[in-house]
Amino acid sequence: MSIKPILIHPDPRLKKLCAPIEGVSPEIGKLAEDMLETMYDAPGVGLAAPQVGVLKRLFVMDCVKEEGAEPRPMVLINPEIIAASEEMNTYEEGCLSIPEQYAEVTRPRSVTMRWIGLDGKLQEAEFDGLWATCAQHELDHLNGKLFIDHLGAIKRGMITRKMVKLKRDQARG
Ligand code: GNR
Ligand code: NI
Repeated sequence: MSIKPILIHPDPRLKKLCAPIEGVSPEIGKLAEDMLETMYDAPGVGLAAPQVGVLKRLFVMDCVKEEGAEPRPMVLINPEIIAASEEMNTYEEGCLSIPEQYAEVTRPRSVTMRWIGLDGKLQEAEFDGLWATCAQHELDHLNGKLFIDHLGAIKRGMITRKMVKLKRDQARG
């Protein structure tokens, strides 16, 4: 297992449409393990493959937040939304690729997703609450979309400029 560096916006790899995974190989299993370790270390509740520079349709999540509760690591390969509630929910979102920036995003309150598990089997589940927000945020990543793309141009521009400055300062050391 290893912790991978997380790409920071703006980065062209965070804007790409990711490719479907053709088969669940040991390499994909290793990638999923590394992504879970990287997510828990960050810490975050989700992590999509493009955030670690892999342009494939895979994300991990664990939205169990209570201290002492059993963790519930999930790996979703080639995920799709097959149903979404009409009812919407607004959540203050953040992103490990946009550190320390938060903004309200409105999305369907619950979604049903279908995906391939690490065992190669088709799976389906309905997500609510933070799980639904996170699953949609991660699926967006696989389509080259960030939560700031849901905001107006002015807010998005302000956040992007802060990230350009952060990356410049980090590069200088
Ligand atoms: O850790 C994360 N928290 C979060 C909070 C609200 C809405 C979405 C998220 S996902 C984020 C981790 C991340 O950037 N995943 O891509
Ligand atoms: Ni994110």
